[in-house]
Parts: sequence; structure tokens; C-alpha cells
Amino acid sequence: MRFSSTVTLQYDTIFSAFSHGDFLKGLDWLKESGLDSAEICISNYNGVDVEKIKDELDKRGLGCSTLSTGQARGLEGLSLIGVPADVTKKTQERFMQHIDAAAVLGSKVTIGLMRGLGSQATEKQDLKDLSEAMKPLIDYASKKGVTLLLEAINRYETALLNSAESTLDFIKGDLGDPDCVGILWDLFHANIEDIGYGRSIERMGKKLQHIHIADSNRMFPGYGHTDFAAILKAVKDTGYTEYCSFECLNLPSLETVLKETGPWVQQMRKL
Ligand code: LER
Ligand code: MN
Repeated sequence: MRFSSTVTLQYDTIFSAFSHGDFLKGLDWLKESGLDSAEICISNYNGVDVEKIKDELDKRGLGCSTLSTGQARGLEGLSLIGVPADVTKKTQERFMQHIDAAAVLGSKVTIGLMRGLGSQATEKQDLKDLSEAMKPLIDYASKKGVTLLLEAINRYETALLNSAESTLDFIKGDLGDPDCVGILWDLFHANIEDIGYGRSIERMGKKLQHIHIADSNRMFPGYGHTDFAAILKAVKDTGYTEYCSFECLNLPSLETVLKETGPWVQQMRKL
């Protein structure tokens, strides 16, 4: 089991302890805190030198766990479904750029809110549309040896793929279980949507490819009611060697996040 945390390259996010202007300071902090890798938010590739990012990571002995892609939904309205065909195409092209970058960085690519929001009333058609829109991405990712992570996100943010189990059913059913698509299990969303952590872990099996760490209230672990030791031990016992990646708010305080990340990771490594 490896550990990473969210850092952002171009635009600030509530999930990073560092502003985009302090991206390199964020990488320094990850290294000093004993983490293995960075989860990097990239919105677009205008003026982005992926090789330079790779150099900065290499210099510090860090990897890149996954590329977080969702900022372009808010900033540019990019979405795989529920938008005019030209926007779907532009979104697919953006994901291709993420896949190219991920091939250089040795990371995965997250499909979170940029899949689209859908609605309960149109769920069947929405999932069909999503499966169609993902086909070229799956072909491309497979050729490039990159894993796409479909994130289960709670019902208050999207109507599509809220729980680990519905995400698994979509991957195995609608998508035909491609090797290059895995699940991103975010423990904040799971607390709202999943029947039980143990049940989700068992059902996801090897399709579980990335974990977002945030407590039940999205604060830093230990300030809500999620039992991380029990959950991560159960995950570890399945032979999981992928990432646990911090994506929590800077709460109860930024200072807490900066100080407690390293010691918390050390504790979790002992499980
Ligand atoms: C993204 O990883 C996520 O968890 C979403 O809730 C962001 O809004
Ligand atoms: Mn998440």
C-alpha cells in the first residue's frame, strides 16, 4: 500500500494544502512527510511541460499516483455526457491528453465529475451514453498502458455511479470489464453511499485501484467517525498495493494537515 496526497498545478482547490503557486513547495512537503507520490490536479495542458513535472518528481524521489481531472468541469463545462456532441468530443480529447501525460508520469487518470451529472430519471440512458463516450478512452488508455479510475461519487454531486457497487456493476456490465478501468473508492463518498466498507472491499476485489482518504465529514483522518485502521487493514489483507491518497479539506486546520499527515501515514504503514 502506497500513499499520496493532492497537489494542484494550475488552479487552487479546497483539497490541497498548497496553492497552485506553491506546487513545488507541495512536492517538498510530500517528500518531507514520507509520502510516496503526488496526486496532481491538472485542468488543461496549455503551457504545461509534463517532462518538467516528471523531473521535479524524480528529483525528490516521488511518483505520481493519479491525475485528478475534474477542475475542467467547473472551469470549462467539460463533461462526457449531457452536453452537445462537440463538448463530449472536447472532453474526450482532454482525457486523451491526460492519458498521454499519465504515460509519461507513470500514473493513472481519474474520471470523476467530468463524466457528467446525469439524473435519476434518465439513469439508464445516461449510463449507456457514458459507456459509449468512454469507448475511445478505453481503447486509447489500453494502448498506452494507462489505467482509468472511475470514481464513485455521492448523490449530492452526481446522479451517476454513487456507490462502489454501482460503479463495479457499470464496469463489469456496461463496459465489459476492461483491464484498464478500475475503481476509485473515496471513503468520504463511501460513508454516504455504501452498505458497508467490508462488503465493498470484498465486492470490488482487484477492481479497487485507488483510495481517497478523508474522514466522514471530509476532514483530516481522526476528526470524523471513520475507522481508517480497520478499513485499510481489510484492504491491505486483500493484497492491495495501490495508493491511499489524501483528498480532505484543510480541516480542522491547515496546520493539522501539514503536521499530522506524516505521522498518520507512518501509523497506517504498520497495519
Ligand atoms: C473528487 O475526487 C471528489 O471526490 C469529488 O467529490 C470532487 O467534488
Ligand atoms: Mn474523491
